Amino acid sequence: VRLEGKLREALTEGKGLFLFYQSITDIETGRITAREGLIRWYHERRGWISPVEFVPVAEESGLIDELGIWVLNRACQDAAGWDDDVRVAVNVSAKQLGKGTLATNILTALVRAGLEPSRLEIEITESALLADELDCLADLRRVRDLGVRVALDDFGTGFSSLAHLRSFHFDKIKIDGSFVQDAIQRPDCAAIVGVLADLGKRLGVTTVAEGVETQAHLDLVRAEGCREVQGYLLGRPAPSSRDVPLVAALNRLQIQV
Ligand code: G
Ligand code: G
Ligand code: MN
Ligand code: NA
Repeated sequence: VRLEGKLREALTEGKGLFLFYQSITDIETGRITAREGLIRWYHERRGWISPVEFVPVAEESGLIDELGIWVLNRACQDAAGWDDDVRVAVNVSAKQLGKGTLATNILTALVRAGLEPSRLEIEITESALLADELDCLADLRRVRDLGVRVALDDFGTGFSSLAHLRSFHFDKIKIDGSFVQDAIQRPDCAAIVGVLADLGKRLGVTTVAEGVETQAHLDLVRAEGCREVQGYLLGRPAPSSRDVPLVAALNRLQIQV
């Protein structure tokens, strides 16, 4: 409840929230194709709090729509200011789906920022998605009709991965980093990565290997046929240039909890 109150305050006053970005790279050309926005929160007493902790709080308290709108606006504004035409990817909680509001919220953010719909991509986490939720699918279809790309995040971690692909035409499949990391020791996991890359090719869907931390990971996912890569080897999540001085100052502070 206390965290919820502080989060509400952060959202209404627009303070303490940051959107970091991590690059997603074409494995053949080495070019950046997208930057994924990853939310960060600096709590005035507790310091940095992970989205793993506060996104569920937002989901359970009904703040997720407000948080989602903040992220969409920030991402579109930032992308409109970049000096390249790289896309921006935004994580959308499954809790933002099924209400009939997502496409409108996205369009509003695009218009405010003056950003083309083709520059925006949304990522839906597979483990939170139900393949037969008609209202959610309808929202995803409206988003795609705007010309915004839709990616299936953490692919392979849900209970019905293939059913998701049957229910909706995703533009991108993001292979969960755990498969990539296990593939080094385990040929069966390497085989799974390879089969998912093939699946993407046959469906005409871009596959991204997540969690690429080492050259060995990169060599492996290239050999298995993944189109794009994301992970610490290619670049860590980092604040946008506007936020760099403030984030550096916050990181120098000694936090008293
Ligand atoms: O950046 P990090 O690895 O700490 O993210 C942890 C989790 O939080 C991931 O599952 C990620 O998708 C999620 N997350 C990060 N930013 C956002 C966001 O802006 N919105 C939502 N809904 N989830 C996010
Ligand atoms: O659920 P989603 O895929 O959106 O979450 C991405 C999360 O993974 C972010 O919190 C990000 O900080 C984290 N991440 C990004 N690259 C790597 C990596 O190479 N290794 C690990 N372990 N985590 C990563
Ligand atoms: Mn993601
Ligand atoms: Na992911």
